[in-house]
Amino acid sequence: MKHRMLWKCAVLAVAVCTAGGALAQKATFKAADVHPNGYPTVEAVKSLGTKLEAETKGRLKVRMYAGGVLGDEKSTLEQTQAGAIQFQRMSLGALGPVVPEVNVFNMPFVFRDVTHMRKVIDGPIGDEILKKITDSQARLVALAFMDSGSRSVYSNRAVRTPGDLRGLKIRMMGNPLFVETMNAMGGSGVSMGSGEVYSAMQTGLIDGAENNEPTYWTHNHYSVVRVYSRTEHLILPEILVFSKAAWNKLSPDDQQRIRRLAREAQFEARTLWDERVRKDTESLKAKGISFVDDVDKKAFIAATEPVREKYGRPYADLIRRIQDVN
Ligand code: BDP
Repeated sequence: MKHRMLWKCAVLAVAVCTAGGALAQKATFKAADVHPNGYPTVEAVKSLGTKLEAETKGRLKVRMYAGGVLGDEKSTLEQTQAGAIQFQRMSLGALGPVVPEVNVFNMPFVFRDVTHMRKVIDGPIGDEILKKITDSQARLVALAFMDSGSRSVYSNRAVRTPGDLRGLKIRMMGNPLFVETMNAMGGSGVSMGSGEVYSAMQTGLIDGAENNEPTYWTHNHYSVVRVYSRTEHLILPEILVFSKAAWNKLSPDDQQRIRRLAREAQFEARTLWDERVRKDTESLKAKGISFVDDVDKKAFIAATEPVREKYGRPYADLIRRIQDVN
């Protein structure tokens, strides 16, 4: 019922005007992101909007709802599926429960490093994954990937080996794969939405979380837990999706235009990302955060083997192809 109403609203928001017999849509698309203005993904989607508006002489616009004002990723994903939100930038991690194939990208240590991940998402495997999402039952059109660096554990304890995580409750994104990953790493994974992490750490409900440097900084998590241990266990791309309900109403020209601008946004976000990681790491150091670099990565890779074994089994071929990307 709720979904039907949301969908109706979205349809009403798109005015269809006839220009010389041809259907040309006039629309202001809603875009959702949990990160605030200034964050690379937000700025890249805003820039996509500026270009779209210029190219269509104001016929198509994007209005960014940053900072999670429309809800956390699980909730905005539902709104996007229903057609009430059109653009959604989210972590691929949060899409795993909806499109299980993407969990290949969500497995711990599946990429050797960020460079490897970039080569994979920029190439044919990346295109395949986008297509898989679009062809799935998820009611989404996957447009582009974005960068999200690598995720490391932060708490008030230095974490170098799986033993160091013993007894620590670490927040993970809402995907069973991640909770199992943290459990395998030696800690205790607790799944919750990103908006709750700060207060959960403050009240001691959890001992820490794991994320990239810009999120640790932007969401003020550093002010509660002060040790960032470079476990780099997850290298999760971000994904930009469009509501299929709204997509199907666009002309092929507009679809193609949006696809092209989304691809540009993928690379624009990357430039912003690299600069942001550098800047935020400096800011964190200036605030006295300790970075633990001598993490025993091999031990974490070995400890998480059962997770890759379990989630990767149906996709052995794809995993081999990912590993072959140099
Ligand atoms: C950030 C992602 C964001 C996720 C968040 C999380 O950019 O999409 O919501 O992590 O941990 O890195 O929930």
